Amino acid sequence: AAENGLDGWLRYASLSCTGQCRSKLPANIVVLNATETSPIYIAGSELQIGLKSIYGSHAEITWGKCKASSSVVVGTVEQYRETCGSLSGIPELEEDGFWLSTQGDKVRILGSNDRGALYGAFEYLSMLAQGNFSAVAYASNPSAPIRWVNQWDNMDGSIERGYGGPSIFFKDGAIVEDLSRVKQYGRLLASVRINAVVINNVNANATLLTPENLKGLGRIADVFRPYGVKIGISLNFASPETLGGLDTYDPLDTSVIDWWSSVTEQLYQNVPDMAGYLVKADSEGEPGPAVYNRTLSQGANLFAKALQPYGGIVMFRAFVYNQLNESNWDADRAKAAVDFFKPLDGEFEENVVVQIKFGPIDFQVREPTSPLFANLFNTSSAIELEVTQEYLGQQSHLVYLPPLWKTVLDFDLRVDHKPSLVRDIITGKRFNRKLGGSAAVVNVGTNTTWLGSHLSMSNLYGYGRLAWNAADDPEAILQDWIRLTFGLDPTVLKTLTQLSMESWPAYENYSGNLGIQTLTDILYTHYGPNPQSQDGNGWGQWTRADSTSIGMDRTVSNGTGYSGQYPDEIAAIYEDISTTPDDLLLWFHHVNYTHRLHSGKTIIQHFYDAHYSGAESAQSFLTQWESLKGKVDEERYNHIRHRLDYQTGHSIVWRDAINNFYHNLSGIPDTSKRVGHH
Ligand code: GCW
Repeated sequence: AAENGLDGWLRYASLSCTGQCRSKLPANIVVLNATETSPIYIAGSELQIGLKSIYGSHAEITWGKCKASSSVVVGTVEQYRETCGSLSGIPELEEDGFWLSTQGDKVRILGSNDRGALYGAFEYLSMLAQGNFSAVAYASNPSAPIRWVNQWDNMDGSIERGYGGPSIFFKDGAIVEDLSRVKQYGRLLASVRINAVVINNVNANATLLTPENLKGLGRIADVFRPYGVKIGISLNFASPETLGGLDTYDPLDTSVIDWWSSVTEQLYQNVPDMAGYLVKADSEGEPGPAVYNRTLSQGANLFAKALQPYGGIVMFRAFVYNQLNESNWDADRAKAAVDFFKPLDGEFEENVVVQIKFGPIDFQVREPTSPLFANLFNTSSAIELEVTQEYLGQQSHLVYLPPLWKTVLDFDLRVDHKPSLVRDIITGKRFNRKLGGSAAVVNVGTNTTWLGSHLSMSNLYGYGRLAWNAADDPEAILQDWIRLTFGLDPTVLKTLTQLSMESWPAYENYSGNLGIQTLTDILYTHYGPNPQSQDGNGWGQWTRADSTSIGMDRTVSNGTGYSGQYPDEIAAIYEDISTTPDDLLLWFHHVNYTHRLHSGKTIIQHFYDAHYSGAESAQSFLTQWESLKGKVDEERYNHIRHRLDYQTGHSIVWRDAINNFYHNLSGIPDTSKRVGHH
């Protein structure tokens, strides 16, 4: 088997199985749907490949006919009842859900639909690949219908914030001929129950909509379809003008409305099951409805109406903000999303979903939960995460992200003094919305590791698992991924668990603690330490650091008023410095470097200490990994070792750059006499 990474966590590495174990391996695979384009067909062949590859066991495939003994049956619940007879004890399944039973004389993998059946097959394969033969019978249902990924691929083949090579979809303005990588991506996505991919950058280029490219989109959709993965596309708001030759792109103009209807019709001719559109408008220089004094909802509804005849949805991004002037103490980019969207609540068509970044700024190492989740009651919403480690080491640092995401998914916003977990808001449960879910930016490229690093794949795997069930435990998810990716050796499991679980805290410690955000180069690269770049720009990711004090005052009483965007109970916690958690202190308050934290340490000493301890953990990653030599194949061992070696050095660069910067700025000595004593 190739060790280069294309199979990700679907390697089906060989395991031994003798005696009792062999009797539990099914000899037959019964596939209840024989249409080659059905996900159930794929389920059958995956099961065959998996059994062969993991246990060297050949299982015959029977199409469309039930067989009695020693078989694994895969299909929909309905097909099973038609073909194999009655069945009791299966609860009502949600769309895409499945029933898995390994009890009794056969293994039954039954989906509520074709896609669900494939998900169930991957679940069973995941058990087999982890040597798990326990007798189980349970239903698994998605917590939300929207489980998407967003690629930021450009038409020329480059990828915005992509760290795994050029696009697998585009090259030189067109869709690539060879879509074999697209197929492999579909397989990985299906195995973690992702049901749609938006394939082009939110900073979209209208040329995606030329007739030639529409055909290409059809080809991509055909490749993904057997995996139950739909495609969506990002739109450029100005397309009617730039591509259509109209003299306007006003969303209320009839010629514009007609133009979009006709484009949508042509799209559905090529991609009959297209998932929908993703739109970034009036943000970071992208065109939008504001150009014509129209509201964001008028902009979103333009597309929503065009999609309604086909059942598509519009993911409309809440990432809208303007450049700001730092000399104004009240200016605050964190307030923008609520300022723009709260007044529009209820004005969006039913098939619009507002896609909200997890925090109010931009994928920082720590942010409070976006208050917009607590301000939309009559509008569907989805959370936007970033598997791409844009501000978080760009795949050159190991940072296992699910623990960070959980700080937001599990956060209780206490709307109307009632439990209001973000994960229940985005699933639509809390405010009774039909649509909702999650999207993650995943910039896979042609690199054979997909993301540029083997270990970063735990984030893609973890994202899928949490999109299906946000209540899952990040460490348990991680351990499934480790066993599937690196095998069952307990030392490997223990070591990789430890290293991964320590990775986000370590990165936070050496890159930006206490809620000050990732102190990286804010202007261009978003990579490496550059605390001085944070202030004096229009981007609004400020620290307001001077020689005596640091932090953004976001209180209502004396600052930007951001804390007032939260429901009362939460606002009260953040408004008061004594109840604000230390890890968000500088997000909400502007204090002297000598201010004491709940821990008893001063801000500045905490900076010094945290940067040392973060870099120290990162250094231990390398030695921990080196202890696994011989337990992981050489190719991946070396690839990972090389990156951890780099992270070791770069964490020290981070530590010293940040510590020296604040030491020089404040003139306050490090009580442990490290900073400034080299
Ligand atoms: O985080 C910023 C990125 C941009 C990105 C933008 C967005 C696609 O630096 O590269 O543009 O967010 O999310 O729209």
